[in-house]
Amino acid sequence: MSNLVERVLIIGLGLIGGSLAKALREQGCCGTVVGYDRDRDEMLAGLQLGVIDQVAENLAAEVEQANLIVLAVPVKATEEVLSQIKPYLSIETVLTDVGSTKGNVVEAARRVFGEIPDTFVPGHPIAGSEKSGVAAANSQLFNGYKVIITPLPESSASATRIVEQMWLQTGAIVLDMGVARHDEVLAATSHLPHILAFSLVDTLAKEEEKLDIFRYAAGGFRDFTRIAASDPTMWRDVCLANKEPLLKQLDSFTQGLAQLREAIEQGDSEMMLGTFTRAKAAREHFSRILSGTAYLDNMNTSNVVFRAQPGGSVTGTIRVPGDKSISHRSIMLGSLAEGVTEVTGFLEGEDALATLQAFRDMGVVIEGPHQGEVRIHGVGLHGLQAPPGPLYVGNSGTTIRLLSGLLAAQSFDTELSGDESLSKRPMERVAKPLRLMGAEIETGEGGRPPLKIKGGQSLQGIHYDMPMASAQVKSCLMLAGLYAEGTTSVTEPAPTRDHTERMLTGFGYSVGVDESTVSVQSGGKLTATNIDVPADISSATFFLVAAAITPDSDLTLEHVGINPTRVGVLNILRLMGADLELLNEREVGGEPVADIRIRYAPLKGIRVPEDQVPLAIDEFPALFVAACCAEGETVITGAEELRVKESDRIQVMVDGLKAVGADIEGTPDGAIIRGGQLTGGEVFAHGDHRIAMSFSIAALRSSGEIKINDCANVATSFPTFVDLANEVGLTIHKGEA
Ligand code: SPQ
Repeated sequence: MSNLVERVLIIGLGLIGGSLAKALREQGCCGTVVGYDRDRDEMLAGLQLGVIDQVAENLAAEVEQANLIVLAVPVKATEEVLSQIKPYLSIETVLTDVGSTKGNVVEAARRVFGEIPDTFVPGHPIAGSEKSGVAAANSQLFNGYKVIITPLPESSASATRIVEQMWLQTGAIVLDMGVARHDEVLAATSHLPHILAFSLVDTLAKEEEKLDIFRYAAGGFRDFTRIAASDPTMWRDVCLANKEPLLKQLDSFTQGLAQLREAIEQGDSEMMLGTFTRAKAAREHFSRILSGTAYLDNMNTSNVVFRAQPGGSVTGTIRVPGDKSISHRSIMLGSLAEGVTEVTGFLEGEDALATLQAFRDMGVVIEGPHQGEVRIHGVGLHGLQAPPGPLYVGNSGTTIRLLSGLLAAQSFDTELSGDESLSKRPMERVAKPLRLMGAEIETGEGGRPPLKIKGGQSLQGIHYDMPMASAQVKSCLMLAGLYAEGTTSVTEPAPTRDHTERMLTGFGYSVGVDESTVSVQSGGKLTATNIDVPADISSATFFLVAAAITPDSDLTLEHVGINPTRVGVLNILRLMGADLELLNEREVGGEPVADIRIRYAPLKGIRVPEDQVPLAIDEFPALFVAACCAEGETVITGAEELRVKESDRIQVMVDGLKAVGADIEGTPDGAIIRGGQLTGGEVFAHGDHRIAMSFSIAALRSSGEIKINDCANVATSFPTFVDLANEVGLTIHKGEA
């Protein structure tokens, strides 16, 4: 490989300059690495330690010869050094710096050069250590860490590329940002925490019993104050250089601290709990983003792959996680209730967590989730507060559609957005009837997210004949109806899940149900209650089908919700000949529950009754697999709604099942499937959790491995799927492509 440049000059051999020199030297990508430092001893030490190839005895001559110059001096010294090197700088020499503030570096360059050279590309590595000096130089210092480069309008593309390539050679992740944005972000994430650490240690050190305080200081103190051992001169310079953004951050922090002080003084435990739970949740979310495991990151960057091995049988007794639909609603209604609602069995999947986060963002104090337990400190129907920014709901259709009804009736404006898959799903189905109620709501291009909802509208009750069977549309209108003048009623063309109706009743809110019409009136209140979330029948379905298609299987699924509006899958499997038994039927918090035992029995193809379709709508991807393993033909009709779920579930299943050897044809509203032998192969889940899990169980009856791409979103509804599947006899390896 040819060198990036023939000669690089690093001015300033401190920790950053020294580490960069050492890394570039080790990579052998920059010809000769020359080092200069005002302190001659440091320079010589750099040579002796192998940090640099040569020392710059004559700075002017080295500047003339260098192709790339990196200023690694304290930010305050930038102007002086630039003035010093300016007379010798060739118009072709690329110039960059490592200063932790950028606005002042650019100003200094303007003062020195007048017109900024197109070879100047400022940069800032976000890496460091409290150690300093060339002796601490570490060639791995930037490996895996971020470097922000802030190309200026004047910077040429070729100079920008060289600076970017130089950092990439050190193993850094290079990001591009504007100068002002860089300084704001760094004030919040780096400069403020350093000021806090310095200030805390200094304050405690002034106390009379300081020795005792420090002697007994535990891990928390050590973690929090580690950065107070950083270079004081450097941090003085940073504060001077980034004064305005830092003051802004300090003011908002001081305000937050004052509020917390007041809460402590007043014994306001709600306020304290609110602050601490929000901070804990945010910290955990950021950690997941930082380690690349948050849904945000997974969706965009990593291809989680399942490799499901052929064969096996399914046995044992398991409980799948809590029902997703009920978990969402428990947070929503618990937040709107008066008093504290305790939830057990809550699904800790990304979708329900997105709902939880949205309510935290609107000021609701929510403790947990911890092993499925959540405590919601309800704020009442009129207690939600404006969120600090747009509400991001990830992959969750239920969150965006139900929230749109609730938010249309609030006094504040909101914006709802989601991930790539959600951004393709139709939202006019909720926006249209909400507008009829008087809501002001704007959808994005093609009637899709984001949704912009104007607050302060007074809603009127309406009667709405739903054109499609959708529990989300029905629930959205019922939530808006809690605030609308008069009665809001919805008639559905076929029964859909009725968890909202049941749960509202459980919270003491009166709901009218007259055959296929539900109605609510405003003016009531919700009273906190306890909710035990049953296991999700939609998640249980993967194991029901797994056992139904696999000889020698005998599996019991405990505590599964068997709400009559959700049991289509049981009815359809029974019609196909499955050996299913409901045990220990009971009612838990207004929802019927049972243990389901299923044993292998040969399945036969059927014409799926259309009245069962809405009752099994989320279970069709798995039922497609069951049909592939049944004898004869299965015909599915009236299921066009499958085309607007997290993916076009008809097309994606048809494509995938064909790829693994199935005999299947798609139709506009369903599919025709003829049972036979599956061969295995490679399929794509298109970010749809239910598709990923369905192909995982198909491997039980295929002759070869099924490789399933794009499975990250299994975490939205069933984060423990692979572990549970492997526990009952499947063999699924999870990895990244
Ligand atoms: O929340 P989301 O993404 O819409 O989830 C799905 C699923 O497969 O998990 C749909 F893709 O379930 C919906 C379901 O299809 C959850 C739901 C509810 O909780 O009210 C209702 C159904 O959707 P719809 O469109 O029929 O109202």
